[in-house]
Amino acid sequence: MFRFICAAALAVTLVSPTLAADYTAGSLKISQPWARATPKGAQVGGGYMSITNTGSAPDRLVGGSTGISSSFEIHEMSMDGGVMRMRMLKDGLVIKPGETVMLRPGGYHVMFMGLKQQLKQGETFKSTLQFEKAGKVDIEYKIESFAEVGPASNGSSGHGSTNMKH
Ligand SMILES: [Cu+2]
Repeated sequence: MFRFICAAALAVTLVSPTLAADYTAGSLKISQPWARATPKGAQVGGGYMSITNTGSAPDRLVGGSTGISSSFEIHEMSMDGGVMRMRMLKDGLVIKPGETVMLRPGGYHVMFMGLKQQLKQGETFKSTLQFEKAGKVDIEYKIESFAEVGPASNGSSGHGSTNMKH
């Protein structure tokens, strides 16, 4: 439980952790993609960013891929009666015109399922995002310290990856 509180608090401090790249695709702007470092042997990792829609029509993040995982999912984490749950957004994530959607710990995120390698702090990896209208966008995630979650995280993914109900 404690580590999820940490994750929520972290979301506030991580709005602009370091200078990472911004990407533009059509009327979408994708800012500062980052992923959390994973402990050795972890099967999944989480990716975060903010997506702004500067256009006049909604768009939708529908999927993506990376070279470091066998699959890629779009998830939402939320509190449900005091229990933190994570669910896959089957219809993707809508970005309404004029809105910025934050993907961050404790909320929306992209999830790298079936990691082929450990995500190490300071490294980067490439990924593709797939939007309904803006199409494919190539981005690069910067891997940030897992330790930023706090000492209570004791080596499991900040997501509670292995015991979290999907
Ligand atoms: Cu997830």
